[in-house]
Amino acid sequence: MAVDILIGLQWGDEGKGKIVDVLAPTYDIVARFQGGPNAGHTLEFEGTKHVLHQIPSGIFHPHIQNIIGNGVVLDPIVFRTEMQKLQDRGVNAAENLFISKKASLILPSHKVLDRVSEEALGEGKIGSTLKGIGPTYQDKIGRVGLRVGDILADDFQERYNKLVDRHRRTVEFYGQQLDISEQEQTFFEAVDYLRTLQLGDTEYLINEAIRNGKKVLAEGAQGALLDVDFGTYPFVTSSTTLVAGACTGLGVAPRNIGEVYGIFKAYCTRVGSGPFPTELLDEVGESIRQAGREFGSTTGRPRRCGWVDLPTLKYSIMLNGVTQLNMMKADVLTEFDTIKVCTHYKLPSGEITDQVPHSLDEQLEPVYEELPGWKVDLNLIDNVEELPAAFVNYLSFLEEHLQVPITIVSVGPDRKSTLKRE
Ligand code: 2SA
Ligand code: MG
Repeated sequence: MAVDILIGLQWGDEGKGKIVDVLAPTYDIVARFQGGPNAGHTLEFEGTKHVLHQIPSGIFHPHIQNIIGNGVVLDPIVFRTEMQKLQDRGVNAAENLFISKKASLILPSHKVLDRVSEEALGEGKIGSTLKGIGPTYQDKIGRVGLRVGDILADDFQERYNKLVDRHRRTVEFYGQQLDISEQEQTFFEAVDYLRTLQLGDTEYLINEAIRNGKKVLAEGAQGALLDVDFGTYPFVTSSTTLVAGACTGLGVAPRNIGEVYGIFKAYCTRVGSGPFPTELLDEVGESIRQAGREFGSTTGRPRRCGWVDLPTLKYSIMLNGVTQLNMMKADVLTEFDTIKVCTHYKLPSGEITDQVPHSLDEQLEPVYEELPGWKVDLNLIDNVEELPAAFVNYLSFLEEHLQVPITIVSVGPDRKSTLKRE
């Protein structure tokens, strides 16, 4: 099969960027299919850290074609800055990048709408990244949005004005004024830049590649638990973060899907609001945050931390048809004498279940099993044979519950700290 997909199984920040970077050399195409500048994929190699927001993580490999698919919401301003940063580092991204004309455009006014809408929600706010994601997808589904291809039309400015007028009225409805005069100039400059790039109907590019036996890797953003249908609604993002989203977000038929890599952390984190059954509000959570440098790569917000949660992981595996698991950041748990794993939930009725209830908000009590910690700095290990027994035991325990093999274990941020288990 031609299209493999990489998906975050938790609430994002699982370390997808690092795994794409490791897997990329064997692929011909790397494609993003949903989300936009709310994503932050961190790659570290040769002593430098790179954060990508909208550009696919295959961009550092000159032989790879990178596609920003139709399912993506693209902010031209953020995009231009990203391209500039790559250029400063000697990466000529323009040559290997193809952008779908059907991708949606994030306008400066979408970002204002995002903020105004969050302010109106008050205590109940989503905790959005304020990058304009929700309002842009709303316009797409509402059939009034602008797409990348529209920037080539003669009447682009007119259509832009019409949409911004709509946004102005919405902002006024919230009792505020829309003032984007400063951002507008930057936006139009960025749009001019975008026009110089390779824009097209990328569904043809990708399907031709499939026909020719090329290998495609679809790079998911955020995580399964932030999916607009199956995530912890309404505290979710506005796109389909599941494997199904790769089909609609790239124009790939389901029969062409091959391996599904499910990425998860040895523990669990979340940014923004919403339920998180295994969250640790104590010093244990704090030490995970410090050891794991758990601060958002897009917004810098401290991430909420907790133990790994098997009911939600099983759910994500089921929804995505995961064929291989990749466990990230195991090195972060080195200091703990014992590691907890949530295997079930106890519902208010007293029932014990390993399924995700309709609302995770209910007064759920996580049921834990405790496993011995490994207390060995995994970062120094470069061979699976040298992994400590307690750690191998942790992996086996998870595999037994999840019924999917853990084929990659990451024990440090660098490309090199990636162990393959076959
Ligand atoms: P939005 O901005 O409308 O998508 O926010 C809605 C909710 O989704 C959460 N959200 C995220 N949570 C974790 N990681 C995200 N993206 C980056 C990543 C994270 C980063 O993919 O690695 O760089 O920090 C992400 N994007 C959105 C958000 O917190 C809201 O709860
Ligand atoms: Mg991230």
